Amino acid sequence: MNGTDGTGRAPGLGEASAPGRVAGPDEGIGAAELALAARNHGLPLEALRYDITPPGLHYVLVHYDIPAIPAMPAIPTGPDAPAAGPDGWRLTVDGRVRRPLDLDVAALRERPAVTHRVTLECAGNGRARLSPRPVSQPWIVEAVGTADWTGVPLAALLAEAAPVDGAVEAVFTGADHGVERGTEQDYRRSLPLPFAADPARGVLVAYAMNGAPLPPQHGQPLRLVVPGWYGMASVKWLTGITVTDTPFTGFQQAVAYRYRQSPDDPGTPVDVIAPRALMIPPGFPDFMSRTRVVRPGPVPLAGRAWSGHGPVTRVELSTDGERSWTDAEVTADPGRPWAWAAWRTAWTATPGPYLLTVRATDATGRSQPLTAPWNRGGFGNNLVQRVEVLCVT
Ligand SMILES: Nc1nc2c(c(=O)[nH]1)N[C@H]1C(S)=C(S)[C@@H](COP(=O)(O)O)O[C@H]1N2
Ligand SMILES: [Mo]
Repeated sequence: MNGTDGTGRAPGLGEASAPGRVAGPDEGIGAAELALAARNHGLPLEALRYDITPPGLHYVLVHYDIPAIPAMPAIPTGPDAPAAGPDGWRLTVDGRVRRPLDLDVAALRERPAVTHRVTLECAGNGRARLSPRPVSQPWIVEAVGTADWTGVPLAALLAEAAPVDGAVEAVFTGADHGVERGTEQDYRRSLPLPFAADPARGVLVAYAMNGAPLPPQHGQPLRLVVPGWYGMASVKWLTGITVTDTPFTGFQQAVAYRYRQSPDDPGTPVDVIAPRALMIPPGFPDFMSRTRVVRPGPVPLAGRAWSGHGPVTRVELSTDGERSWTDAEVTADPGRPWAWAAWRTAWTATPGPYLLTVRATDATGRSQPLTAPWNRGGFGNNLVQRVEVLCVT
């Protein structure tokens, strides 16, 4: 097939690897971006109140189509559940390994399972706030969710397959297929082998989300979950893991998902999640503007904060347009290093308009900027969240 390695040119599909487009100065969000936004929904911000995001409220990002899964039976959960998977689904582990594996979902479910609570965030979160706006999925701030993912540690599967000396990466292939900027491809991404094979990194081949089989949009029946990395690394509808002795140069690795200032800038890879705090919107919303309305008096403020670089150590709130900041109380679970932390504080509102700003800092000292960090793909924009609030009597 043409260009399925993500590097080839698919004739008639446009110029291969043409750069993404940047919107003109006054260009609003167009029909193509609206179509993407309607398919790929965010977390409704009030759902930040749940430790684990309920099914259907977790954000979704699918580059192409949710692939058809052969004869997917309902997989009951619980002690008597048969270790069944969809007929015909295979996961292969091959390439530069001594013992290639060819497994069905039942074979994975028979292996020792682990569950990790992981906050996933799309690398494009915040893109629609950039100016000029990179034309793509127009996330504002809501491309995030936290789930309990259950599966087999990737490190265990790689140990079983035994990579040969000199192997450098593991390449993950999804069952979905499409064309992107002229390049026809299966969705594929790689991880450095030392990272992928390190049990402490917690990378999973997951078959369950919040105790139930993966829903179609989240990778049914198998997906990779890469804690601490932006979502693009967590390949859904996983069919293959190929160990290689050269770095992967497919589209999603070498063309997309790089921090670039211009089309000819080689850029740097997008990988670890930058810190971000989000607030559960206080009070109640105005339907169209989403401005929050609160009554005078104490207003409890709470939310979540996360970073892939290390635990969030500080969340600050400003209620006066970023002239002064106060510390919120941050509660992290040290046993769940890849899940968001909770934060809370109180604010006493008096009548008038306000701009509430929230900012997270992690253990490495990384924090959120007050002006958006621009790059051509619109990745990693962890600009502080600003919430307009009107206090009325
Ligand atoms: N096979 C495949 N895996 C994929 C994608 C995809 O389009 N195809 N999208 C990636 C991106 S960009 C993100 S942000 C996450 C989203 O995961 P979620 O939809 O489960 O939240 O999946 C990643 N894995
Ligand atoms: Mo993403």
